[in-house]
Amino acid sequence: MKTLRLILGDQLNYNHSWFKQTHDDVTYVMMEVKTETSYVKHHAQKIIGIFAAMRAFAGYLQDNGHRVIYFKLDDANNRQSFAENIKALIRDNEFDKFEYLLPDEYRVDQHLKELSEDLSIPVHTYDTEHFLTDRGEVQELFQGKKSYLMESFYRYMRKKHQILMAPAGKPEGGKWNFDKSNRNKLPKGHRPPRPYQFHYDYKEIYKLLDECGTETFGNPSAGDFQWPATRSDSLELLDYFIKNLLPLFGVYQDAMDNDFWSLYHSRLSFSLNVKMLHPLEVIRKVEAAHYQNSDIDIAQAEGFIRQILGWREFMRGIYWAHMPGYAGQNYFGHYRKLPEFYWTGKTNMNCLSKAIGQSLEHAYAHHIQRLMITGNFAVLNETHPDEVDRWYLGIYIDAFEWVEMPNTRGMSQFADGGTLATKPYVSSANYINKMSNYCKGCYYNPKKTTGEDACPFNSLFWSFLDKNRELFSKNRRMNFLVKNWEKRDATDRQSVLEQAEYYKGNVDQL
Ligand code: FAD
Ligand code: DLZ
Ligand code: SF4
Repeated sequence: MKTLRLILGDQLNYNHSWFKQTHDDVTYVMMEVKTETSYVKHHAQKIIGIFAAMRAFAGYLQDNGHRVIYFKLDDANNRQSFAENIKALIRDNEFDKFEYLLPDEYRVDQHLKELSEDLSIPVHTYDTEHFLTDRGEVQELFQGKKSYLMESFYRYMRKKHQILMAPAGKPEGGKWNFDKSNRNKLPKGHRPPRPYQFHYDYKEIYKLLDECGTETFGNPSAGDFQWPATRSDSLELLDYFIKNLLPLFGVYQDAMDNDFWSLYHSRLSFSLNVKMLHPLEVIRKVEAAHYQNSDIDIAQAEGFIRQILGWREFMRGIYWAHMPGYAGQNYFGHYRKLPEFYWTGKTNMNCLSKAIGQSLEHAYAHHIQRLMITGNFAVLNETHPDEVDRWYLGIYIDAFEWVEMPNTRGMSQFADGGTLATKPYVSSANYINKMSNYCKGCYYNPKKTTGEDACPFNSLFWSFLDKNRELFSKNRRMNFLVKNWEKRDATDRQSVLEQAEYYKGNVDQL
């Protein structure tokens, strides 16, 4: 049987069982297509990174004796959609079987299901052999529950995969979670190791995007292209992380800094999400490094492993448990546009200017910047979750909907009303000032709530809390804030609310 097998741009699993043997009657197809480059406006580095990794992967398969058809974006016969290209290939080459790896995104899953129904040849689907849970596993675990608790899922995963486990089913180090040790600001004068760079020149792909009229934004490449394109690049990045960054990963995990854009973070999300690295190989290497190296204490290893074994798998489970409805959730009924400065970084609010500026420069911000700076401001400014989702999906090198949406719409915007987070992640300037040096040198004063140079996060925070008093007073981690707010005298509260209204009305001038 002549078989055609599709590999999507985020399915670059070098160790997949498909590739263990070569078959004369199997042809793989990979394609750069406009439907994928344009479903949101993308950061140039995201498309360049994906195309570079796809091209390298196709080359690897060919070098290993596999037959590969690769459509470049400007190929004359490229019909610019997965379905149209596949139909034409089947027709012109008389394939009599079509196979594909299950996509991680609902939209593409639907597209390929519809295509399969249209085809008159047999269709088979395969697992990507990447994730540690099945699509429906999280949903099954939380059957009948209104909210999903990551911590219970994480403990289940630690036991299931026997990771960082001591004898008798106890967690290594006596605790499941060392999060409390992970909350330090970067000390003054402390310089983290430099971010690991790769030395590629991708002007050719950028030129191609330009010639094909693909709309992009952001810096196409900050100097040398800085993201891994192959599995061996990804393994280099992993080794660099373990040796140089893991020893202080947890300590400074939540820190933010004016001068350092990736601090002690691994920057492995792109390699993981396009499947050049397997989550379990990353986890096992980190676990082994902890047992072999006294520099890497349990708080660092556990803190890192929790992100991949816990949060990453959990987010995927939430996505599949709640799609397609999740994409329409808007718990607060927020309706405002994303401020213009999200696309330029041009604002006097230093924290936003830095977090957005580095995102435009590197297609990267770490978790706390995404959650407590850009995400925080977007909720406080009552932004429509669709606008917020689109921005996050476009700007980050690692953004794929299955992981972007639960993080953005769920965790950051609380648009799911608490399916995955116990409270909205909002704060005043206090938290930002505690965890960063952004407020020093900012035009705004983090200690002021009203007045000309008052930090916008302050009045917006209280105004948000005032509007959602009922929700917050039911939350045991937030009800003390409502009580504090209600204790303030009425004129004081009124001037805070007026300040917030003024800022919302003039957000593009902030
Ligand atoms: P590290 O800090 O080194 O963490 C190691 C790994 O843990 C990451 O590579 C990632 O695979 C995993 N991880 C950590 N936190 C999470 C999380 N909350 N959810 C899932 N995996 C996690 N992550 C994405 O991969 N794609 C996204 O599109 C994405 N969008 C986000 C949007 C918002 C609003 C927020 C708050 C977070 C988002 N995250 C997303 C999660 C997290 O910010 C990134 O995984 C992380 O910043 C990637 O950088 P890193 O590889 O240096 O991570
Ligand atoms: C994100 C992306 C982009 C920008 N371009 C392509 C592409 O041209 N071809 C492709 O196969 N995949 C691309 N991707 C990744 C897909 O959108 C990804 O396969 C889906 O998000 C499914 O998870
Ligand atoms: Fe951000 Fe306010 Fe601090 Fe300025 S003062 S950096 S706007 S939190």
